[in-house]
Amino acid sequence: MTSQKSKILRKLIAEKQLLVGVGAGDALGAKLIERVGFDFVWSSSLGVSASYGLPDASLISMKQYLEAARSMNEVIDIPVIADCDTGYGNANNVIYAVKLFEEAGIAGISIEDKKFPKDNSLLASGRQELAPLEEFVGKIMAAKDAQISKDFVVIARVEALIAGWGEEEALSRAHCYVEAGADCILIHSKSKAPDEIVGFVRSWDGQAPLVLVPTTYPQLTEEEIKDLGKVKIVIYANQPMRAGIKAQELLLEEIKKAGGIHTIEAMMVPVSHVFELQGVPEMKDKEKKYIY
Ligand code: SPV
Ligand code: MG
Repeated sequence: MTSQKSKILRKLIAEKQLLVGVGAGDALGAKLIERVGFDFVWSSSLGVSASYGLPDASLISMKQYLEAARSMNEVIDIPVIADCDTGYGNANNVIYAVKLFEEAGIAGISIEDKKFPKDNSLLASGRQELAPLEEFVGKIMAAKDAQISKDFVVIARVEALIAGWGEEEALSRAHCYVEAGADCILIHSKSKAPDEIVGFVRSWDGQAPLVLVPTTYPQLTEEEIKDLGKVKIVIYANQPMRAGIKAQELLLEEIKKAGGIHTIEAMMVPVSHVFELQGVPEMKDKEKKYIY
């Protein structure tokens, strides 16, 4: 089990031009993503911390992120890539995180080169402090040495563009992380136009494929990303969560306004759909077989 999902992820990386994954904060969200046919689930630190109603600022513990990713992985067949923030501390914390996430069957992790505790990358007022280069290189080396299966994927996430250090710094850091053993480079940008990321991709001549998270530059389509070459993975990190919040807020306001639940049926799925998502039909089949 442990190595199966990372094997599946490696096979997808080898065979597909572009892997498309979507972010989830819990297992139900992961199931929805799998059913539509995406390649993998991104266990999002924004999504998981939001599920606790808390900021994405290294507040909840590594074990809470681990349990969220594990619960997603347990109910889907596609791989989970876990967003492990900064690795929860120094290289010692990274080593422990790799052990636990890999044992939980998570196919790969992403760690980012910011200082712990981090702030969410898209937060306008966020503290976007980069870790010293050597410190993060040590974390990548530690992660690669700690993994048991050769297939486990370690993504190094470069936050230099987010922190305003520019393309040159981002490129040179990315090269160092590949040298340290990173399997992929996630280059993050909060620019409202794709130009910054397109510039980086065009300049990239490193050995590892790139990962993009186009939250703030949604104009960039998968076809355009494919045409750029060099990008192997795209992550839609938070769109289902944001849609869910909007739908729930509208529904709650309508209940309050209408003074009852008599006007909202068309805004919801039937309860039978919830049962189906929970795997009740499969459970009932097993009951027929095993419960007398
Ligand atoms: C996440 O989904 O938690 C991410 C992407 O890390 S971002 O929110 O853009 O930092
Ligand atoms: Mg995150």
